[in-house]
Amino acid sequence: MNNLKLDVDGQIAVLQIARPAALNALNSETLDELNQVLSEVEARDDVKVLILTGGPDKKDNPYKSFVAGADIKEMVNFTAAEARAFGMRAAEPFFKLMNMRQVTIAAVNGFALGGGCEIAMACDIRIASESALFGQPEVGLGIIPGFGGTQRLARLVGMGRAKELIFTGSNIDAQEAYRIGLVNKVVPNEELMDTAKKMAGKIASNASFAVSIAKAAINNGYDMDIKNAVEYEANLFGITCSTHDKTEGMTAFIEGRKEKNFTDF
Ligand code: DAK
Repeated sequence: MNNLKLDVDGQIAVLQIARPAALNALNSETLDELNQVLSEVEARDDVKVLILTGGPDKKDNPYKSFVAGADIKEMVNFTAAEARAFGMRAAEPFFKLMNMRQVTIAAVNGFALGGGCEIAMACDIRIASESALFGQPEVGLGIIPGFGGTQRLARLVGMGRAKELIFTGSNIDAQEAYRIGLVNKVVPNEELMDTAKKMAGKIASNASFAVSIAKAAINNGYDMDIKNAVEYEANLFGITCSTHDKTEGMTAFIEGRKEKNFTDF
């Protein structure tokens, strides 16, 4: 891979988008690599949580940029057909982040602009370093957010705030992103990766199959009417009741045992 670095430690994978010359902007090659690596990670039973972050910039500053958007230098001469193909290239890895059985955490370590904010929003959870900056500046470039930003931002922060951010193209800092619900947590820069790994470890210590079923219940139920969504939840609940992990988790509770041997995934 030319633009990504994958590092697996135990049950946690850290995937770095590493294009230091372009502040980790997403070009076609990076999107293709991302698609490939996410398929590989999803197939691994040993990996329970994926942390997505940005690599350091040219001066080796790890807190400069998460992802500074889609690659403007690649997009500038796009025809309509090429733009469509670029969008389709991104759709697959973005949906993988959203729907893969592992939990995905974006550790946002700097600029999260345009496609950078959008890829963070495709993850399940966002943790920001205190110097992170978020925004959807597309209308200033004559385009609109096209990696799901008009849809995911409104779902996360509500229509009014999404419209303000997208129509003004203004950036917001990490505290403001936290205040409006765009990120789950803000931490000092140097605590970012430890915080993300600690949360990932806590998630991985639970029954991973149950966590992945809960993820599917939340994602798929969100767009259903409440009656069908609750029925869907009941069906998924039934599935978790047929697992070894359910017997193990409940038996451990009854026996007063802290250690649990979860094996399903
Ligand atoms: N694309 C390409 N190169 C970028 C880049 C980007 N998005 N952002 C930064 N770079 C490059 C700069 O050109 C510069 O390259 P050199 O000049 O050194 O060769 C290098 O990274 C360092 O950047 P700066 O020198 O500008 O660094 P500063 O600290 O001064 O400024 C900045 C950092 C992040 C404020 C600034 O670089 C900036 O404003 N960057 C652009 C941010 C932006 O507008 N992002 C949104 C892009 S639009 C689509 C779906 C989605 C999209 C597109 C299509 N379809 C469905 C087809 C998404 C669109 C977007 O994301």
